[in-house]
Amino acid sequence: MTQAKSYAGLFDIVRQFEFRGTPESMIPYGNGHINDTYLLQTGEGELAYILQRMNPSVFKSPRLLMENITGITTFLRHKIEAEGGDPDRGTLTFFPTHDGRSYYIDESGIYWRLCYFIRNTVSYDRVMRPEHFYQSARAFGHFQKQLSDYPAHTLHETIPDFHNTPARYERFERAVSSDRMNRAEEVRKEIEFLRARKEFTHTLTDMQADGRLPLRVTHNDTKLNNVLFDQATGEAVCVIDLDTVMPGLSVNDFGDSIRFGANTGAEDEQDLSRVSCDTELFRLYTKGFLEGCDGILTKNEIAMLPAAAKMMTLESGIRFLTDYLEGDVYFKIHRPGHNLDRCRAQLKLVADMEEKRDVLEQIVKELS
Ligand code: ADP
Ligand code: GN1
Ligand code: MG
Repeated sequence: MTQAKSYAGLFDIVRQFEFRGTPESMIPYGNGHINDTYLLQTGEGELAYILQRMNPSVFKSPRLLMENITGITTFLRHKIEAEGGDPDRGTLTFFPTHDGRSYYIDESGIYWRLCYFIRNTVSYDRVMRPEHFYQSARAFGHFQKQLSDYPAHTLHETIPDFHNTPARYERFERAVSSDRMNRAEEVRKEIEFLRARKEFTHTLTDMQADGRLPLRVTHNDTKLNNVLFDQATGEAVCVIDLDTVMPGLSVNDFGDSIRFGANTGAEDEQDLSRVSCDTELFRLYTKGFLEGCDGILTKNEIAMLPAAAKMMTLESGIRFLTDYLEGDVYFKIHRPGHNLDRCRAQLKLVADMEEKRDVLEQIVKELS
């Protein structure tokens, strides 16, 4: 978490924003790998906020990123109102600073933002009940449907090539070549595994390039813990973590959810015998996602869902291994070798998806 700020410092930051209530307590919150997130409770009880320090090494253009988020959340508010929903719960509500900006820049140049804490909700780091996974699928599918008429050209590509798997692969090869931390020898097996799948990394980007897959407004980080569920009803309430909403491929949103949620083990599982692709969870997610998308997906998109699940898992394996080789500079780690554990779990999952390819393709056929 933030070393440079004391809690008193955090309260000073909060006071830069226009919001209701008297700040009372602040605690670190959630399990994201990127930002530093705090829950701010107020003396008014029912009012609470999320204060976030945006990760400066990940987000190089935080101003443009907040412009994207403001555009998207304003657009979603209208959609949610039209659907008869509550926009304060159905999407994130950010508060401006006293000078009318959607972020505050502290004295060291770090960007901060403040939004409503959506009360009586919970996020899950694992699928606790299959129903939650199904609900998250409907929510991510619906998110895509809601944004299907968003003016995509107004969005900034704040992390270029975010899901460009071949570009991720090239960066991985550069990390192997420079081997800054002297770690390449130890991960020979993983390097060979990835090299054997280099050609595959082009599958979806080639289809996008020649128009077989359409570019859409996508979330790009569809982990289960980026959805909030209502504590009472278990329904998905809100898609959060909008930092990576950019033009992208719908199938990657599907694939990243499968990678995280249909894994019978944890993302950073050390006991690889626990890692596999649960085909029933895959079926459930596919059903929910297709329902949420409500007819917007093309035939090609539907056909590529299983390949995208493998692609996002492979890409994450590439990214975790690259970060391990580069010295753990991107993802937060909580133990030595954490990124390597994450990588190994992804590669085991890729191998399992390859074995189950026919089953996964059959499931998609049955449901479409
Ligand atoms: P990161 O990019 O680091 O993953 P997130 O924006 O996903 O950051 O926030 C981290 C966690 O904080 C989420 O997984 C969720 O549990 C919690 N969280 C974030 N925003 C809210 C919110 N507005 N209301 C309730 N919980 C939230
Ligand atoms: C990061 O921010 P968070 O924890 O939801 C990462 C994703 C990875 C994920 C792996 C901006 O997601 O791309 O898939 O970790 N977000 C960014 O767990 O790089
Ligand atoms: Mg997150």
